[in-house]
Amino acid sequence: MLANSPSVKDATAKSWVDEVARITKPREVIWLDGSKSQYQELIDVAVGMGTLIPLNPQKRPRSYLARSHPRDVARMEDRTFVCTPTEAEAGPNNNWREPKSMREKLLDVFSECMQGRVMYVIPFVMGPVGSPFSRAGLQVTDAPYVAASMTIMTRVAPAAFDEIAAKHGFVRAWHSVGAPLAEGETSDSWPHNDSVYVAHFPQESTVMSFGSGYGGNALLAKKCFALRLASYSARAEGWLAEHMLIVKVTDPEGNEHYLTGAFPSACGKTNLAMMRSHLPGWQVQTIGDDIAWIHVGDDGRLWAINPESGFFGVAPGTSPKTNPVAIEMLASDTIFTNTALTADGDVWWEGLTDEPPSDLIDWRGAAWSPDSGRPAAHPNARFTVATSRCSEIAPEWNSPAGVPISAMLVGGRRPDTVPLVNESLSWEHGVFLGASMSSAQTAAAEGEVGVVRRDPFAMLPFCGYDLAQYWQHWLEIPRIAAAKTGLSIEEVRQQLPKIFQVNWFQVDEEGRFIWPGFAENLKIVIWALQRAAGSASADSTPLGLRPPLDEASLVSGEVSTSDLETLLAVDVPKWSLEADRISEYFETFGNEVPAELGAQLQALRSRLAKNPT
Ligand code: SAT
Ligand code: MN
Repeated sequence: MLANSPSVKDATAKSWVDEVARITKPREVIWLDGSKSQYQELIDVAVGMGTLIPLNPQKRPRSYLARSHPRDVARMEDRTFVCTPTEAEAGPNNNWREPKSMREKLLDVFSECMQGRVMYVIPFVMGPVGSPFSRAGLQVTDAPYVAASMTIMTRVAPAAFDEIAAKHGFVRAWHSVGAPLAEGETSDSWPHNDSVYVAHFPQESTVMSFGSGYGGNALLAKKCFALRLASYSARAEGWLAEHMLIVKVTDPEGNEHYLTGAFPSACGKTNLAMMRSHLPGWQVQTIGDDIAWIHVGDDGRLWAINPESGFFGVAPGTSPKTNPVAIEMLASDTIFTNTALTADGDVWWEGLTDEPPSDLIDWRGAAWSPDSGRPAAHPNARFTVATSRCSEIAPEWNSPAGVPISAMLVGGRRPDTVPLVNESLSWEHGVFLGASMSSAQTAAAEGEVGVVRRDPFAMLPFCGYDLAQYWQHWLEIPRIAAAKTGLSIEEVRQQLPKIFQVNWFQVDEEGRFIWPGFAENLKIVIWALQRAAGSASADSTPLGLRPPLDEASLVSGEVSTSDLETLLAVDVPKWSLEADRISEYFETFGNEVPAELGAQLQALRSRLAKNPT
């Protein structure tokens, strides 16, 4: 390996790494270069520790299973902190801590925490190399599993790191599992510490994460950098860092369209991002499945890049039926975490096949059978795989300019009330739809599954500052675009994407989903893109605009005309209650809530009052 021979030239980066090593006291420091051979060495170390179990190479070449500690299985929102100078800046949506005392606390916690372990130093780039929108980061970690996962999820590229760090500086990401080893002591297979901290210091572009080795708590480029810290910088710099997938849709005439979608964790973003078109002439390709960095272009349009270079997707529910593209992608070169293991050395999870194979070992390593009364895979079991493994990746995913967005979806998981699709009446109304988004909680974070919570733009756990100020920032976008381009606000409005509220998850009295979802969602995507292009018709409702009820393209197969009516219906009494709930929610942000959103709520109430059905 490249022990002690850093290829990063940035002097600030080197002295920061020296400082971290002085505090954490690892037995060795190894700089990563992103090479295949080094990735393999990380894997071999993790296999040696028992963190990774090699899968049967005949079944799944170069793939591994990790079993986490049973208490380290998801993001821990109550241990996630935002340390801005004032509490007001972090807002009621974040756990605020005073930066100076929190930094001291964490320096204390990190003191000698890497003893007996190797510290890996990861110089990485978020976004296409050479893009003016890309940013650099340096993560240290004492977990080879985390170092290998970061190699998949980001562009580990020392030279590009130097270039970007020179222009924009870099994010400092401290990570430790918090399990120092005494002389001669061997490591647990999933070292961790019960006292977890995931602390963000937006003003210092720093994250300090301690105790957890799982997902968003440990792969600091993802939620910590690309969303929490980036959203904070984006406000100051006039762009948007969003929890959004990006897809490309090519129509039968060969026109290319790009769309983003904000959905909470584990609400089908990866499936939507990898939809396979079953409609003649239409093609869908993936640009990103989780995060979009969006800038105003010189033409006044919004241009998006995917800052990541891999997928960290939820395994349960992924099947040849729900996401055939992902199933092919996972055939090799994948790290699985907390899935079940089959007798022949392959992985399995709920939903992969109708019947579970016999002789399964569950995610904790215990024998499992269908009468065990518990799932074989953890509900938040994940796969980590490179973007390059996705057969449907659009070549533009690596384009420095990004892709121009013509429509944005905002959606949650609601069993009722929210219709299948609702088109906003203006940019401001679209921001209101995003700001009032809500969803039933999933297993992606700790907390009670199923409880409906407000999750504005799916950013509740990821916005690095007060959400009300974040809504204000969204409302500023037309002005930012006008100032940047010299266009009038009215001209800019013509260029901005149209925003659509969607809900794939309505259920009937028996609790069955009414909309088939998955590949069928393409029909809604197409309607949205055609609306954006001005080529589809729509009807008014008290909520906004919807496809005509006799829209033939939406009625087919499993969906009858009466189903479509149910899916698109506006239940006025339920919506009056919903308006009250939105109002109560906005009130939790006090005076910070933009007046425009109050006006949008008022307008919704008066439209409802005119349609008392
Ligand atoms: O663990 S992550 O935060 O990366 C996954 C998610 O919640 O979307
Ligand atoms: Mn996510």
